[in-house]
Amino acid sequence: MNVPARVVRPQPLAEQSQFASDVLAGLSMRPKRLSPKYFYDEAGSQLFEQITELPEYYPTRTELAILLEHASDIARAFGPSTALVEFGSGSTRKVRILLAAAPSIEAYVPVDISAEMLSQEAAQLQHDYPRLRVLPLAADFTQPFRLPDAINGLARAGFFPGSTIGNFEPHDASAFLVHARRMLGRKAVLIIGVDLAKDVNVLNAAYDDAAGVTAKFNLNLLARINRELGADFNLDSFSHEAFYNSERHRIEMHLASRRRQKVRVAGRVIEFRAGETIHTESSYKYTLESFGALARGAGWTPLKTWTDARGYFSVHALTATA
Ligand code: SAH
Ligand code: AVI
Repeated sequence: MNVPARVVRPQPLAEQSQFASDVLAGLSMRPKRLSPKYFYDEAGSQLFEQITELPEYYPTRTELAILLEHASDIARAFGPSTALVEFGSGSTRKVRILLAAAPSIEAYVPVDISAEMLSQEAAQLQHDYPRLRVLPLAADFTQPFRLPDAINGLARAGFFPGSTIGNFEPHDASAFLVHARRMLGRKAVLIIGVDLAKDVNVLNAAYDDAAGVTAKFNLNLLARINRELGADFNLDSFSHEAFYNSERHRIEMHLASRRRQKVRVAGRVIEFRAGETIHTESSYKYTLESFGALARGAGWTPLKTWTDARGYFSVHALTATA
């Protein structure tokens, strides 16, 4: 049996000052913006898990159904003795489907910025799969990071479910795919989940649910800035906005200031006009063709694609183009 997973974690202090400088830089921009990677502190990760259970939020249950239905077909993409690297692993619910179907996966490297959730999920997974080498890595996958030496000698495959790729701007999505290909190496396979463009009412409801959980998830970003950077955002004076921008093929989430106000953040004063918004997230929606073109442009060759009957969501197996 392997020893319980230990999270490898870079210096928290450096992370904290990076958070402060990113927040101040984003709030000084016109329009104001914040990176969605900062949603995921412990509270944010829990709220995201609640989102995945909402009746309106179709992506998680649709992707789970695709993975379950095609698990053995997907597993054929993996060679023998493989290390699977998952980007933005969150609850690890989806990888369990692949692990059950692909015994050739000998090591699993969940990479996530949300260190607390990562550590809990990795420990539970190690307990459930005692023979699997679970090697969690608390890292920001938008920055360069090193894979653990413990996987040297194994074939490498990537897993990037949830359509988290959609939270990148298209040029950043391309840069990420190039970076992932270089890190995983020649002959690597990447299994990636991609949400598809669809009826605008379905999209709008998925990001503005009746129970207000997505609003809480969005507002938690301000609560986190208050907690970690000593800011004084009044959460009642900001409202959640989410809508599909059909020209740019993306859901946009914003936090709108309900009135003219000043907020103190990390020793600076940030002014808001009434109605002014902070753009907190984009969630791009692709077509099978537009995602195929993105992948090819980043040096990946599409091997196979799976979708659900309604064509809501897609899972792609890509191989690194030689
Ligand atoms: N893969 C899961 C979770 C998706 S939510 C699923 O499909 O349901 C997005 C996940 O990516 C969260 O766990 C979040 O903490 C992580 N994440 C977001 N931005 C990240 C970044 N820049 N680096 C590493 N992890 C990130
Ligand atoms: C993680 N990511 C793919 C989610 C999405 O659908 O863009 C994050 C999310 N934002 C609001 N609801 C869910």
